[in-house]
Amino acid sequence: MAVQNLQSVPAELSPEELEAAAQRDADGQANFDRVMAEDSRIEPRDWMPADYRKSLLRQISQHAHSEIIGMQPEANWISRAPSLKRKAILMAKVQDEAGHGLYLYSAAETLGQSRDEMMDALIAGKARYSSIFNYPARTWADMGAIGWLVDGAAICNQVPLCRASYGPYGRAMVRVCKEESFHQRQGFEILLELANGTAEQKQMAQDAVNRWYAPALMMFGPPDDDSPNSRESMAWNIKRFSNDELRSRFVGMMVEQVRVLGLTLPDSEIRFNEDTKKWEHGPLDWNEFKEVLAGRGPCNAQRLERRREAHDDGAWVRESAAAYAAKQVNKQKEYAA
Ligand code: FAQ
Repeated sequence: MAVQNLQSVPAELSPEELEAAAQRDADGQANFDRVMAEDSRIEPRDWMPADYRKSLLRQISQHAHSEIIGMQPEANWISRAPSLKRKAILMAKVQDEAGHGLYLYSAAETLGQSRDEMMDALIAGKARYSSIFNYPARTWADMGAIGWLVDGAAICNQVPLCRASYGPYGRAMVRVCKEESFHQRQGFEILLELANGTAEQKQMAQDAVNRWYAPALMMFGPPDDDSPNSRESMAWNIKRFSNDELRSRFVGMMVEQVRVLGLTLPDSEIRFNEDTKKWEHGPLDWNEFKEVLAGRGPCNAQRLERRREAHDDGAWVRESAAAYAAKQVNKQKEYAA
């Protein structure tokens, strides 16, 4: 019997051990196939194909990094929020994003990579995070546009991920989505207040929507025919809908909500296609998307630099926590002896 993906095979094995390992892989694959067919869940200790593990680790770690880097554009406005109440709300929102990063790093760790390794990859500039966070937040209205459009796109993408086949990821998404709903509403409310303010405030809101609209649409990833991971990811019940499908749904949601705001979306080609029953939008600049992914977006360098500084500034906290944990272990050993 052939060993399928060497997952359970140590370096040197006797023929009997090799046979047993191959049997474990065959049984594991059969269980995995059953779980996929039943649309049930894989848990950390279950056997899983090496490529499934790799792809999950890729997506979840990128997602975690996005939450952490995503704190920066808004944290930048905490000290400049127009009132104490706005400051408190924004601070709570930014803290929530840190929490999302932590749930996601924890979920990713169950797949066998340590948080330190993931963080090292991020600060070395080797890991991806969402393109959207490489754009600048220029005015207070951008806090509204980020909440409404960016968190709105995040919810649209993440609600289906609550049903992801990997248990720790799906469960983390449930809580994340609840918090993202609050974030989206606070963004909508900021824009609503500005849109109903002076002509200058309304213009500021419109300008922010104009700048964040296209980058928010690109958050859903490249068009389906240029999305190398989608096919497997959907076959494995990680992604439930394609990038274009979710982008189209999002446009439909925004079209309704922008009317309530009394603003417009900067896209004259939005229309509902009666034949396909899908929302369509105007062309997006995919070259810009590729540039941002290649590290050449407006704020890529700044975001990474800030993350490195924060990591260095936090070294004493990590060292203190490690020293305290070591002390506790020693105490327990002494107590046991
Ligand atoms: N940015 O084959 P696909 C948030 C990469 S959280 C950067 O289509 P896939 C909350 C992709 O990784 C926002 N890279 O990939 C918040 C792949 O590269 P790889 C983050 C992107 O995985 C709000 C390559 O392009 N959300 O906003 C992007 O099937 C406010 C080919 O793409 C998530 O991460 C992009 N936009 O689909 C926080 C959700 N799009 O890995 C603070 C979970 C694609 O092969 C403030 N992730 N790429 O080297 C997903 O749902 C999926 O991973 C997609 C991409 C849909 C992002």
